[in-house]
Amino acid sequence: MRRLKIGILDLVAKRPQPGLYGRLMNANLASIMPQVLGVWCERAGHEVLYVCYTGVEDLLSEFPNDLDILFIGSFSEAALVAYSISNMFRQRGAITVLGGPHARCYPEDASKYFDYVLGFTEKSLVEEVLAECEQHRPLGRMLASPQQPRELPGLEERWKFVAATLKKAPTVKFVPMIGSLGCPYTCSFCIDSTVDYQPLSFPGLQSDLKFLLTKMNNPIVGWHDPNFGVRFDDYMDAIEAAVPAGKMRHIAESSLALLSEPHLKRLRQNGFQAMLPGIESWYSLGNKSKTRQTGMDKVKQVSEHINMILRYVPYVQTNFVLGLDCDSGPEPFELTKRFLDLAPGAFPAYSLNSAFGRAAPINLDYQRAGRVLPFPFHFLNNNHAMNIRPTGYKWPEFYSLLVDLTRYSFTWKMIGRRFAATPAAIPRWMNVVRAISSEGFGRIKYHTMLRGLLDTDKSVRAFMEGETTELPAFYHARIRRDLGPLYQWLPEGAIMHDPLAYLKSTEAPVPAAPVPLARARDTGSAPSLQTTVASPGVQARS
Ligand code: B12
Ligand code: SF4
Repeated sequence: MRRLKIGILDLVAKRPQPGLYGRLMNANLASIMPQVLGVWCERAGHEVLYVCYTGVEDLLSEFPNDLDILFIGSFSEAALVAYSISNMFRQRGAITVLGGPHARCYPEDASKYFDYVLGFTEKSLVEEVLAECEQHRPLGRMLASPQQPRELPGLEERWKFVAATLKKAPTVKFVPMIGSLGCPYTCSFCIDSTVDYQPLSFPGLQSDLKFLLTKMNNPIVGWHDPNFGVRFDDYMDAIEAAVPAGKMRHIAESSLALLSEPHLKRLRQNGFQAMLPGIESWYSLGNKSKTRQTGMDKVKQVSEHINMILRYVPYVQTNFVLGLDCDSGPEPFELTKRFLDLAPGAFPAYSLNSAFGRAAPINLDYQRAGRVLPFPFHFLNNNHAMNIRPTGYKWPEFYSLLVDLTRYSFTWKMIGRRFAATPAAIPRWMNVVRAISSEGFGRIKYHTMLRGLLDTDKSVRAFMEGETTELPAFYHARIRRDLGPLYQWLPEGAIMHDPLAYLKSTEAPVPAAPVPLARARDTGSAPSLQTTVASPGVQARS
């Protein structure tokens, strides 16, 4: 095979000029797979140019004009950036390939703008694409390995890509690592609820940790495992065997159920500095936090648990999902405020209930009920739009409560209480920076603006009620602003997508028009884990 000039772009940001928190943190959000891809392509003898876009680079000039093939890894929120770049490089003669969360969630849409769209990606699939490397237009090939890779290249092989990205992180630097794929839990809203849990090699993990110690002093490892610590003892044994006490720090996402006091003791001994457990809601999803209580009882129990975690781990982010079907009226929001009062040291991260295409089985139910709104991908990041019409709220009420809760979470008084209740210096200041930047004050401003538009801009209200699919000028203007010079490369028609593509691919009856909300409420949209997830358009490769 001829030696190809390959570009690999990891889109961590969706627009230039990030805020303070973005400038400090974006490089720490780099994905592992684009680096893995870099290793696989180099192993196959090709020339690789890898770029992690954090919002400060000039995307128009980062890659040379004569690439043979460009791989882009993208979340849905950066999909329009990815589509524009793909268009630009296709016009320069390159073949383009999309992978990552957006490709897994919206392959049909992405195939209009890429020659290849990859789901699960094993080395053999990448080799196949490189061997063929042909134009597929107007519709790209949708390919997927039959399962997640059984192994990934170690940190040493990925290091040159990791180091290039970490240079862009001015202060704290997280080294991305992963020890497992999939998850044994079955939360119906989650992309991994249907993916078997699979630990990667523990000896491999030990060599990665040992290698890292040769490269950095007291490094911080950011674990990308969907649910870190499912095989808790194996992980801790591996860390203890490879790392002398006090020489490494770690950050991980874990379900609350796994954070018992004995586990926390061991996590502290091994340098765990931050945990991100999911609470999700006071009325459901108890399987994840292993709580039987609901309402205020759950608030008390969970806040005690979080305070206990904070005695062992200095930084805790608690994740909530707002607008779930089990919630209605002000009570869930009020309960969250009580939680903040009782556990002030935790940083609250709020996600608006969102359906990312074919990410989760429950999305079929939302689509069948006609509740999924065609918000452009650019706003699908759990914050800038909620693309599922809620059953328990009218939009103005929902946004009023959201603004109120966000304000409550980031008053100076609450920021002060969080500061005082956080037991270490870096986590304390991290919380302050997050609060006064895009994740706190920025959210208050954005949600308040949206709440105002619901009263003053009929087009916004009509769109959110599902009465029209015409995109309000407000959203269009933001896309144009965020894409900047890339906007001229945005392919025609790319701003909107078919929100029912997943349902259509299962060949189930599709509602002709958005279903009025009252009907959605009557028929219900109960989570259905038994839903068959068919993806006939995606060819599985072995
Ligand atoms: C770890 C993680 C993070 C980490 C690391 C992010 C990162 N850049 O990788 C952190 C905490 C930073 C994070 C942040 C966010 N996340 Co996140 N995250 C995850 C999580 C838990 C695991 C993803 C992972 O790394 N898996 C391991 C890899 C190896 O497997 P994989 O992702 O399945 O990838 C396979 C294929 O997709 C493919 N592949 C992956 N990337 C690429 C790239 C190329 C070029 C190719 C060819 C193939 C390829 O190969 C892999 C092997 O088969 C998933 C949920 C989940 N359980 O999967 C959510 C998830 C990916 N996150 C999600 C979201 C929404 C976010 C945020 C927007 C949340 C927010 N509001 O801040 C931000 C966006 C950050 C950003 N722009 O980079 C959504 C994405 C939905 C979507 N369609 O966009 C997910 C799916 C969760 C969900 N809500 O369902 N996240
Ligand atoms: S525990 Fe977390 S990773 Fe596992 S299925 Fe539930 S939400 Fe997904």
